[in-house]
Amino acid sequence: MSGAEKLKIRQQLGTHLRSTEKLSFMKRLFLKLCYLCLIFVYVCLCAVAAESSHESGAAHVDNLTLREQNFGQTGNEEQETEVADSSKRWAEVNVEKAENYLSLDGHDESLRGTVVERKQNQPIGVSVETKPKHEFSLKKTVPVGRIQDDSYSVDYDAINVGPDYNGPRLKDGIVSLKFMRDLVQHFRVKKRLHSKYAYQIIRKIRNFYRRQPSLLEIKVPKGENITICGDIHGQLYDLLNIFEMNGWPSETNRYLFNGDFINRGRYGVECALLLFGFKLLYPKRFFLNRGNHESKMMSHYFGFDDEVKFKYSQKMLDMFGKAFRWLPLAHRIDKKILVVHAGLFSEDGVTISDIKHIERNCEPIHSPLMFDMLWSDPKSTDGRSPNFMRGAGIEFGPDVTRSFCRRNQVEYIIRSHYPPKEGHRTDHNNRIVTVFSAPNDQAGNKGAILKLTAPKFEPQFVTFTQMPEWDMDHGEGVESDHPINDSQQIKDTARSMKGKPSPVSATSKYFP
Ligand SMILES: [Mn+2]
Repeated sequence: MSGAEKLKIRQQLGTHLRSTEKLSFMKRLFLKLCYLCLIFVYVCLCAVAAESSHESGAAHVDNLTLREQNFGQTGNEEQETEVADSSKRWAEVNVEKAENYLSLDGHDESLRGTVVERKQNQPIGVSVETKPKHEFSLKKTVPVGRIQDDSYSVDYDAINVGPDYNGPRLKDGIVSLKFMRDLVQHFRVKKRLHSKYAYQIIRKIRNFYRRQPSLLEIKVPKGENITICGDIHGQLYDLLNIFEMNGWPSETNRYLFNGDFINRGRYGVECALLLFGFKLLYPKRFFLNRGNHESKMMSHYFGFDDEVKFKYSQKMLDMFGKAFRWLPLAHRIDKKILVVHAGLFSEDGVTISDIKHIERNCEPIHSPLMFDMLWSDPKSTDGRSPNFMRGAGIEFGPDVTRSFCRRNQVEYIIRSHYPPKEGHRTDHNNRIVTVFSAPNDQAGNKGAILKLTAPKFEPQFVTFTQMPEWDMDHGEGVESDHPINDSQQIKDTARSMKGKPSPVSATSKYFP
């Protein structure tokens, strides 16, 4: 090859190399541009997402998202220690914030209240703004010292309760009328039940309910009655007031407590133990439904966890949680009245038999049907919509209620979950009856109970206002070492300590 030919080839090669270089330079430029565009789009999306989550709060945690995130699994014995991830907690907290505002009849605030700004570096779900509205002053609730039982290795049955404990004692783990009578007086003067007996009661309740279906039937003989009570929320003195007003539970005085026994109030432990105790004393006359507050997340954020750990221990809290998971979800009275904590379902066609067979022993969020029953609210227009007010469950219209009642031959549905001003209200052409039993001066709502007499079961309401607590600062003569052998005297003393006379004291039927 001549020198000229070689030169020519080199020149051609050079041109080719240069054009290749130019091409790859263009390619690189193009890729860089693409990359920049992607970054720009990403930044824009982030900004939009941040803005929309800031604005929509409750919408952010709509049912669908919750379901997709959470409904894949059903809890079981092994999963009992499972803790939901922080975004689920975040959702639950927003829900309850909305509910707090709702209880004040502040619908607008309820929506605004769900928008909670997260502080920088603050983990989701533990913002200071998400703390419960009601500050806990636990020291006021327990005058006696704690009984140490913090160890998981404690065998409660084997504890030998010392002579310094002067409260009620279970004999062979059996709840007797005398025990319940003493327990009421004991709790009234803010004393604690020994952890051995508290533990035994909770375990018995769990063992009792785990053999029962999720919907239980109640039969009321002609001429006899049953009283339905709504949310109690740890308001011990209002719970006692209900019994004084309406008679203590007995073989002829039936009660059904429709969930939300705990949280918010300071005496969730005492309320739950009293209700559990009466269930064990009158298993065929006294009934309990689960509410949305009888769950891990709600008790974590609305006071019960702190309360149980203060009064007892983490182990006791776990026992409560296990018992709550087995509480039934509904009762049917005389095959024609359905009693459920909150409301109806996201889907059509649910039958009584479906409810009976709902698998329990899990947190509500793990069971779609349970979740709806424990969270939903009625609305005035037909159809279903997301429950933005709570961020959980649905809102269901009169048509949903009508078709459920027709399909299942239910005359009407009794629910709680929402505090009407008068403590009760009816919706959906009287097919939905709401009863709420925690009167609250702050929210201004009255409490109500609902009395039904067989066989007509026409709703009769009794309303009441909040009772003052027994004031331990002025409890002279009712010190913690006071011998409880004259419960009447204790009760009278406790009453006189309340500052103002009880509206029912003159006519009240004392606990037999
Ligand atoms: Mn509720």
